[in-house]
Amino acid sequence: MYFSHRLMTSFLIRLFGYSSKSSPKKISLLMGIIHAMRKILSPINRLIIITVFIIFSFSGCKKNELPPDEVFVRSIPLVGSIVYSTSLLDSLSPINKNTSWYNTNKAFDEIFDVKKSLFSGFELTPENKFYPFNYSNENSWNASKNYYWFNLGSYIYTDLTGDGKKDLWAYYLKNPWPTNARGLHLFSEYQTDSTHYDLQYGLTEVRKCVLSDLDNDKKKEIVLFSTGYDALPFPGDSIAIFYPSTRKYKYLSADRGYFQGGAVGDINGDGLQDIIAYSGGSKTVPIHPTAYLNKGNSNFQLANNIFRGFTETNDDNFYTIELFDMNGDGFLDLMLGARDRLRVVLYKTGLFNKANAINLPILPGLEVMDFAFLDFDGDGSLDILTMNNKNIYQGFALRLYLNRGTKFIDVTKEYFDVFESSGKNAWIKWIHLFDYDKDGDLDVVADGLYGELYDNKSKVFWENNSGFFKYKKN
Ligand SMILES: [Ca+2]
Ligand SMILES: [Ca+2]
Ligand SMILES: [Ca+2]
Ligand SMILES: [Ca+2]
Repeated sequence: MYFSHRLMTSFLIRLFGYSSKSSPKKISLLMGIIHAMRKILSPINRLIIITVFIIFSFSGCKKNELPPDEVFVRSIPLVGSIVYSTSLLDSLSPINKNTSWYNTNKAFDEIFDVKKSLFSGFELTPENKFYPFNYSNENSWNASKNYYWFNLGSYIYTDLTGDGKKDLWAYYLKNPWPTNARGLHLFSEYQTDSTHYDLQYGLTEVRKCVLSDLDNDKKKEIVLFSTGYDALPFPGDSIAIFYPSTRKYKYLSADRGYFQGGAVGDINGDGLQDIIAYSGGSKTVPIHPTAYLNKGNSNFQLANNIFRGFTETNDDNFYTIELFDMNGDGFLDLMLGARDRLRVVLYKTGLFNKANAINLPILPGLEVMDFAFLDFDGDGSLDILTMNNKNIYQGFALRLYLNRGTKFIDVTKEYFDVFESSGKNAWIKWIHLFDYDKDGDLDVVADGLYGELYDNKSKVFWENNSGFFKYKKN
């Protein structure tokens, strides 16, 4: 029935130049005309019309031709079948498996609530000593004391030392926010012994931390991106690398920026992981992307000349970025997201040239916070899931775009039941793909819940039911 309706619609579109946006009323009127014609025509004429109809229709349904966005209808997977098994992520290409997106996403198999851990914050005493602040001593809180608080979403909880037990890395801002003081970097072999920890002064406002093996020793390092002081004169900050094996930090300061976003991947294909970040603009630092090429032995060389055509205007002001090979040519492409802007810049001839950018459709008012990559429709191309805030952090919105090569189509409603919501400061910082409910398939899991969404106990995720994702808050 659906097939014949589609053929008929396709025929009408071709015959009358009607688009898929034509109202159902108009289409049913035309269907009525054809029905009436059939009644008054002889069988032989009817046969001619049907033949012409079939030829017209099939000429419009060539293999690989894409339906317009508005009529995308998903074939329904069998209920009870495993769609997007947990092994799907492992089928990614080697170049994509080396990205910080993959490494960081794979590090998550649970959401860790730092606010409820032994380290929800630190108190700095007048004697310059730090004490962990948590549920056991919360009665000691006093407004006149000096505190550092966990910056929601800026943590990694995974095995970094290789003993199979999870370790915690977390970032703490000096209270009150915004601050021009350096924050605190915490490392603890939390699952082995949460009473021991390493605490160091570090960057001023870490927004994103990602995992990558920068020195090819099969153990992951953490790369930290910071905006610096979030008030005038917005001076920017360095990029930092944490080496868990030595517990030492290295700072890359050749190009300071207001870095909300960053990513790591082997851009130039020499087997060494390179670092990319994107700076917002102020009087002190211009809007610009930045790149450090990994030269081995923990040496990084600033290489901003790999970007071409990027301006200092708002059109090139991005703060959510990832590296991922979107066109399958073995080179990582640059995913860029901001308010009202979503773009992939393909890597060609050794450059990220804006001339090779593809703009994805994005609804005005949406602002990209995070990306996830998976082949949702099983055609072999990797598709893009975005988490956005809407109307300046007064809600969240998921969007799923299928990758059709030079074009991306928004098919969110075919895959998610509840994909957006409004609420006071109710936004979501990150999305991860892992098996949240342990039933063998990947779920979409939210992390970093703000405003009304944060109630000190709930988790938000989209449960994978045979390939259809259902919103859950529990
Ligand atoms: Ca390493
Ligand atoms: Ca490289
Ligand atoms: Ca590519
Ligand atoms: Ca699952």
